[in-house]
Amino acid sequence: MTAALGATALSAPHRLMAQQAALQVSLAVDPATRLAKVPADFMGLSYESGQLAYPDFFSPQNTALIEMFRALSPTGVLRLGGNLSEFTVWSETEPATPPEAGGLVGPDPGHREPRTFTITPRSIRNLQGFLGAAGWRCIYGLNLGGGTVEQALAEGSFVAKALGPQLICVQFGNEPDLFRHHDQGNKPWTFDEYLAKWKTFRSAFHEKLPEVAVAGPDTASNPKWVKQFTEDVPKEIVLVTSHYYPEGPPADPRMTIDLLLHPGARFDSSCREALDSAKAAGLPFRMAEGNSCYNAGKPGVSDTFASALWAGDFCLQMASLGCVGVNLHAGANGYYSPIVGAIGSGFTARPEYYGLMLAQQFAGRTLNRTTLQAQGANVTAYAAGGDGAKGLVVVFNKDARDLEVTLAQPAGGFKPAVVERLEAPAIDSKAGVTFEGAAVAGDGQFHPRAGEPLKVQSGKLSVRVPAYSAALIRLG
Ligand code: BDP
Repeated sequence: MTAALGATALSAPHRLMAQQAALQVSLAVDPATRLAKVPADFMGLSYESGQLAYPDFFSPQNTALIEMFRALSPTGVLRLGGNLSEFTVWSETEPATPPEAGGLVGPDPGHREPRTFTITPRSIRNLQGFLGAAGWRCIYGLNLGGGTVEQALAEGSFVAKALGPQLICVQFGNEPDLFRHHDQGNKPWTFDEYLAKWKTFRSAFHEKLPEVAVAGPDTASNPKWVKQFTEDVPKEIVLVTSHYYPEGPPADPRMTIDLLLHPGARFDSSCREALDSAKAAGLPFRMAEGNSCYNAGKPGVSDTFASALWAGDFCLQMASLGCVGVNLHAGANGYYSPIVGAIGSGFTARPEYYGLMLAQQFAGRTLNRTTLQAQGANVTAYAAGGDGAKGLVVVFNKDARDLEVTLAQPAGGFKPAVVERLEAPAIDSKAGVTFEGAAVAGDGQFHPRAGEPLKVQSGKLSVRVPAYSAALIRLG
């Protein structure tokens, strides 16, 4: 655990600190070392399946939300699942009284309150229209913990037919490593119990819906389950998934902004080990659900600008390690939700949304190795280039000090470069966040300003990156 940040460092607007001497940091990009390609559909969001019980939410009529998805990515991935997927039921019959239009569900704050969410053909047809309008595809979670093979087959078959190519794959169960036998004094499920039930679902799909691809195990945090699962059923899945919450529970006073800005042991166990298991099985890995702090987030951490720096940095760190995508958990008014609001009241982008926008700039690009001489500053950098497109470099300054970052001249010299910024009045700001000098409106409209031109001096390009901000450099 790192030392807590001083109160002044947290609240001082970095613009006021711009006069202080900046720490000199040098950055080198190695265009010859290609780490990984960021897939075009890397960016994603995750919602509780229970939200489908209110079919107006994911519907082609919810244009404001569609535009907010599109402003994030023109080709993203919506993952449906979460704790509440264990309380969903499929019904071919529409209810006599339609569910209220503004109905919101999730993110589940960990209560797993037993309540039924009925998903109907209307939910799925509307979902299809929503995805079509947004240009997104879907990973669809089916109820394994509380459901039956017959229900999953009926729902899966309707979903597969309605979504067609917009369905990437289905998953059976959410976070099985946290499943409990409610009829046996809350005894945890063993891995073998889970795998046995999972296999009955998998075989039924093989037989009745062979065209539907399957991902898993969608575990919460147990890397041993991911390893065992990928070793046991590598040929039964197309994608390995698990979740990641660096912080939680929110009531724990150790869950702070400072902790969020310093990735710790949970990253290694939840992300690195899961990625390694997927690689060993020769399968792609997607971080299918996660966010800053479990139990729907922590106010003052998850809803602040710190979450933007964390999310942008996290996505690119995962992409550099070969992860094919990230779905941050969202919905309703959760503290960590990148988009909050409802149909009647409208939608708003939270700070974290802007960090995702920044990471999205790298979609479709190949990441190169970067080396930082950081002098102990809490800073990270990612770069893409060498793939025929213009060079891109991003520096995340997660430190309380301003940085002067100098980029050594790459082969071929510098073409005209501009810098665009991800910034906010302070690291704990809940509003006033901008990316490329602009904010996203409630209807998804985003009008970025032109970047600031950068000068090359003595063959070096240098850029000031104020405390707690990120700088995106676009090389010509
Ligand atoms: C995950 C669950 C999700 C919750 C989230 C949380 O899958 O449904 O909303 O944690 O606790 O474990 O925030």
